[in-house]
Amino acid sequence: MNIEQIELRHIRISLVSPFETSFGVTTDRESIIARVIADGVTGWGECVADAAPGYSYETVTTAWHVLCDYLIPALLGAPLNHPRDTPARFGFVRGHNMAKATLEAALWDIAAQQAGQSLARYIGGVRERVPVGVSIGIQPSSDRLAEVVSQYRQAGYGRIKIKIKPGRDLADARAARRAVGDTPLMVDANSAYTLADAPLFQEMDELGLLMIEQPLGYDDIYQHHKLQRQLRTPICLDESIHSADDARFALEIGACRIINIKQGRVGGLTNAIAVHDLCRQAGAPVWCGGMLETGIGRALNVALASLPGFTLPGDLSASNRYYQRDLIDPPFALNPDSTLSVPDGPGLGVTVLQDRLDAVTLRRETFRR
Ligand code: NPG
Repeated sequence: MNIEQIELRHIRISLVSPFETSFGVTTDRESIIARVIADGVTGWGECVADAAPGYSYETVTTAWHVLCDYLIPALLGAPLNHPRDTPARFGFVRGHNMAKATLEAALWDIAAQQAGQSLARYIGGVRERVPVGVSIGIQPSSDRLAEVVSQYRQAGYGRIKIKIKPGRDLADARAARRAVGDTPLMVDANSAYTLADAPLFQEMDELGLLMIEQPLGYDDIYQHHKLQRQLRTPICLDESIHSADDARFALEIGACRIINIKQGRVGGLTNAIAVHDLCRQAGAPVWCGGMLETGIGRALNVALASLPGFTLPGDLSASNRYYQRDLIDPPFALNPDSTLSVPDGPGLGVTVLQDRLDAVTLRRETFRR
């Protein structure tokens, strides 16, 4: 692949409703959209780093810096054989997985187009529709949460995830369970607890949750195994898994039974596929996490989630759950069986709407070979 041009845009786009987690409230999603041209073919990638370092140390500003000053020069400096060679090319930069994943995403889009295939098929996807759920932020009260949960249930989401934080946990989880009946329900703590909270999670065992996501430290694996030993409910790790090695360690010591795969968190699609393959061999189910992506990032996630090991519903909701005007056509719509259809056109299989992208762009920079 001869990479000719890379354009970065810093965008800001309003969410349809504020999204509260244990690490903060998001009303507008900021991110970086990369447009890469190689061999005359255009590919798109979305950086999942947030404006603030709440979920991860990476931010839009750190990603912009690392992309402009290190990753883009490294990519423009010499041709690349295949997108799967990107992690090695970027190996001289420590960490900054979300920045790295941005460019790799666009390269996969290009490579799949060159092969005349959808990205899903190109990476070995086996599903035409992927099972999905909705992730619901912390609401003003448990009663309000129950209402919101019911609305999403009625909209057709067959798996509900609620965010929890200290003081807003057990009562919220019980209210959500009452509201959904026996619909699969899970909680996500985003690292807000310590091992001293084990009794709280033991009480949650009574609610028959699908899983408890990242209850303890964002960089912890070890303490999670002590918690998992005390619970019937499977723990799922998100924040603390940055590579296939992390996943192997976590599964081997019994720190979790399920892994959330986010391509941005693990440094790109190549590493995400490696985590998937490892978990599949280990017999651990995985699902595709979401980070409030626009349709550009969602299209990549949906392709990833079409791999055979993604047996649990992902945080991949319809476009209208996030944005009034998504940046792509067609927007993602929820099927009646709580799935999203995997685009079957070449590459990502969606069209980026240039006027909408322009309308949300705060700054732009172009790099040429
Ligand atoms: O559906 O995209 C979605 C949101 C899913 O809850 C979700 N994402 O902790 O995984 C998370 C959370 C998140 C959102 C994390 C934005 C970081 C940024």
